[in-house]
Amino acid sequence: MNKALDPALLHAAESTGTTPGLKMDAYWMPFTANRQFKKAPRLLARAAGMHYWDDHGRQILDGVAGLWCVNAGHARPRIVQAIQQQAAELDFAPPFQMAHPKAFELAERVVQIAPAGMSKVFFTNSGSEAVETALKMALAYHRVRGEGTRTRLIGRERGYHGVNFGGVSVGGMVGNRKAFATGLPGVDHIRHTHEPARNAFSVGQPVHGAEIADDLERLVALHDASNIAAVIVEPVAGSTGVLVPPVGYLQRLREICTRHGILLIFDEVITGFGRTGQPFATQTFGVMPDMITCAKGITNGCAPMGAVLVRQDIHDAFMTGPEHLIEFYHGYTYSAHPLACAAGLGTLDTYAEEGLLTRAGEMEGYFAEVVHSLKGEPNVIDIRNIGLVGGIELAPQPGEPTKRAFDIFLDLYEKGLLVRTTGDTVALSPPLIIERGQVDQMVDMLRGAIRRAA
Ligand code: PXG
Ligand code: PLP
Repeated sequence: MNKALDPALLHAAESTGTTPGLKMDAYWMPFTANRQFKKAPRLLARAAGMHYWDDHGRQILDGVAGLWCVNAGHARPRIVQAIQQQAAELDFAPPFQMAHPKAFELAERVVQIAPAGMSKVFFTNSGSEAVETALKMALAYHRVRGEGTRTRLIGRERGYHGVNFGGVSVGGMVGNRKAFATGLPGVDHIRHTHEPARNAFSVGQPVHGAEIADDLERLVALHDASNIAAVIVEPVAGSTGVLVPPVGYLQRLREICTRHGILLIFDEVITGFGRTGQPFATQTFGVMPDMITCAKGITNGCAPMGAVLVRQDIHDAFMTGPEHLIEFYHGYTYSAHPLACAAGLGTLDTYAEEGLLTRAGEMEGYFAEVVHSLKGEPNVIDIRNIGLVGGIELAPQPGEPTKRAFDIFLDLYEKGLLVRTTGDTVALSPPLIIERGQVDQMVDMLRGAIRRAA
């Protein structure tokens, strides 16, 4: 134990409301400033609807759907019940050469809301695993078709595709890459779409920048299409600070991929399950990829699960050898875990009953108006939005990038609002059940914090 930390940890333990004496030393927290956190912990104890309560019983408005995942809001009865019943009925079923009915039911239900043609579902346990699965599927697909030279994978600058080696390699956020050596070989990146000089304060999709997609032609000219397996992009880049695709950009990327026989993967881990106004951003933007990765909202964040959605013909390309042989050597112990499948079915029922998968579209106009009212507040240099996602970018404090946004995060948490920050961008992505008054409340609180941080 680090002796220097002892007094701080003691203080932390004493300061926790519902769990006095909590020892915080053993848990190495993910994507967290561990030492700072343990000196002043933020512990959540309970959640329902649009709110969390911390361990002192303080109510906190959830402005980010947990971590972009609790799209139907918290503690929804159908989901709670489904998980409880499933735990008692069938806790685990081996997923290799065996199965359980709810795995098939959930796959069918996902296909029903997916873009037409996305007719196969491969389950994973996270977005990161969905990405690894999609990349491996792309490589193996070309190989089974006799195009085994197609081995290169192309990502995009500022992209986030989870934390495993494939996803980090095609990802483009430097903080997630720089400490982990070279990653996969044969990976390249197209340029990102962020152009504040032309597009700052765009409401919805920026008008300028469709031609940024032509950067893929540069990589095709460099590597030759016959060596490229797939391109992976987020339709809306979330983690890097909400970058909305310029009008026509995704269409152009699709055209170039089609022309060169390159698979196009949309990483919809954040955009999937209603965030942009349709079940998938693929439908919102009217551009069809070859595969979709998703996670988060598939179970409303209530059980770990991800999935890859695939076109029928990509799946069928694997189904050619002798029937007794495994077609795709890939899968996880917990693929299609019964608890996750039950949570997924309860989630899709809740979304359907309440029209939540299209609600972001209905709320988008109001949300945009309120969020863009922050224009002109101190240090606000850009505001971006689509569906029920907003990104408010602030000028960094001189010499201390990310500090202004993080201070706002801490201030808002104290005041009772949970937001997410990345770099100096504050991201809003509330549960899709949010009411207009709560949009007002959220943005008013943010306005106050932006002014206090000036
Ligand atoms: N792809 C995309 C597009 C994502 O947004 C992942 C893959 C990885 O999913 P898992 O389930 O392995 O975390 C994500 C996840 C943030 C933030 O700060 C975003 C994510 C996760 C954690 C934090 O914006 N997105
Ligand atoms: N490592 C070892 C030693 C294993 O036996 C397994 C699975 O059997 C794994 C890793 C992969 O674990 P999972 O299937 O949960 O991803």
